Amino acid sequence: MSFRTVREATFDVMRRRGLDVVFANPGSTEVPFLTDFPDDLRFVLGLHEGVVVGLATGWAIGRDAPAFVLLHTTAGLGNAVGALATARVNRAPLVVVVGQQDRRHLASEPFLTGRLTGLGGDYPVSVEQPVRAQDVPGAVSRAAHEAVTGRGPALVIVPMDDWSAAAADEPEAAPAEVVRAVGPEPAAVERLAAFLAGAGAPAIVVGAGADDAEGWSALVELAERLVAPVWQESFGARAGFPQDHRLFAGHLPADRTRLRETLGPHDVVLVVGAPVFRQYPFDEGPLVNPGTRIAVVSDDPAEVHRSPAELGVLGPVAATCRELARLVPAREAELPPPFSRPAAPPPGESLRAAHVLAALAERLPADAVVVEEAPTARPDLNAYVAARAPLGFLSAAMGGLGFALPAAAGVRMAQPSRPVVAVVGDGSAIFGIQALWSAAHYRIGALFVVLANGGYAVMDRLAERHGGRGPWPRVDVDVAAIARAFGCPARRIETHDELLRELDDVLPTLASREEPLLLEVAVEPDQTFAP
Ligand SMILES: Cc1ncc(C[n+]2csc(CCOP(=O)(O)OP(=O)(O)O)c2C)c(N)n1
Ligand SMILES: [Mg+2]
Repeated sequence: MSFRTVREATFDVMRRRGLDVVFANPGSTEVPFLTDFPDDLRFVLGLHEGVVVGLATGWAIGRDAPAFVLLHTTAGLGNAVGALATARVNRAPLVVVVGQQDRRHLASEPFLTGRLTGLGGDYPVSVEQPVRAQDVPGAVSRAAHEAVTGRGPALVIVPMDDWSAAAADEPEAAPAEVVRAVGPEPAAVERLAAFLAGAGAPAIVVGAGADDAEGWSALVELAERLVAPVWQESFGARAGFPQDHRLFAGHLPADRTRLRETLGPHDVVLVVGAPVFRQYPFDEGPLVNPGTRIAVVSDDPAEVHRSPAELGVLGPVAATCRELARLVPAREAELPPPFSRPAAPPPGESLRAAHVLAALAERLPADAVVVEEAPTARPDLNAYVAARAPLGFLSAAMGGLGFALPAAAGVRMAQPSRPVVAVVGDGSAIFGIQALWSAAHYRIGALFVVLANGGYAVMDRLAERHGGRGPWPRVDVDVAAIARAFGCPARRIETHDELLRELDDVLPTLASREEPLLLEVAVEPDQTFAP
């Protein structure tokens, strides 16, 4: 007798919810799900689960829609936890199905039994272990809703025998569609307008939560109306404002002393799509000088709740700012001094990250996506390279390495005609290096620029600040050779002339590339690090 299986019912859920690409590294517990996989769904293999989740995260961010991930019991989920945490903090929706041993003998802990529910810790937005096989399709539907609403990974644990069970002929316990009501709240906009009224010298701080076309244009309108300088939050994962706009003021420093100095001239600071204020090294004293008043607007409850501000508005960022721009009176004021970017360092000296970033900045198309994971070079990247389009800048929100290579590939898969460049330290590259195999195999035309300074320069600088030296050795890895071993074309660059020649050659092809390329640039380690 033939009947409809849980597996077939789940495929239908995936089709209906746009979960038509499966990012995976499978094992025996996933074989019943994957064998004779339907042609209309796509399977993408990653060679390590950190990379699987990184690819899916880039894909989800690039499409602004949930991505489907399939992981193999404890070993797979365990390997993926760091990347799932990054997805959560980067607010990327993921539906993560984790395979489990067969229900019929789970009680006796057969080989590969996973203790899975707690393994992702606090990072998943939901974890479901369906009570019956028949509950699996509904759980996958709910996970899609949870992932979008909670903006992070939603896990469903599925024992391997569930897939061949007969599906129930009953409606799923999930709505066919969720419409999230996200209009601006007039009372909230009025409170913000009152807060801004009478500001002598307002400033705006933007962050990752403002990064979309609507957010950028609403903030441009608001900043122009207030004639207010706009800073980008420090260590933000995404850019919240066009960084070539006349009112862009640069990136905030990540310690309290310099933060107080930077915001000192302002009596009122409006923070949008960012926390008040992301810091990196601990520093004594208040975040701002006494007398500086702060309001924060964000759609992330946790971000609002932990912000020391006079007023927190939890709501849609773009729509709230758009209405606010209409309500606040236009301010008569002189433009603040323009933000100036440094000149390119001169040729003739040993190559440094600054040479690479200045040369890239001169050549990058305005719609490029730059994915950053280059610890000591990040300040130079911020100084030289302006995000000029939404999603122009992307990095791991929490600092966990191994994100940039797979995420760049995932974004490029999602937006195949947009130029994508990952700028990655040599140490960082190794954490996500298997992504190069997926990029090569699936012909993903991203450019990976590796800043090869022979080690963990940031760790050396931090140890010096701590008054000594660390026990870690240099990490001199031939990244270009590894790339080639994974099937990814790669070249090593040692001189300024070679650098300019390669970039002149490659940058014009970025939008139409059909294979990845890795350029490993030998650079001197940066001797200072003051983000
Ligand atoms: C998964 C993970 N492990 C370890 C670290 C700690 N860590 C931060 S930066 C860094 C070294 C980065 O080296 P590289 O990418 O070469 O950049 P550089 O410091 O040379 O600029 C390490 C190990 C981390 N952030 N994430
Ligand atoms: Mg390095």
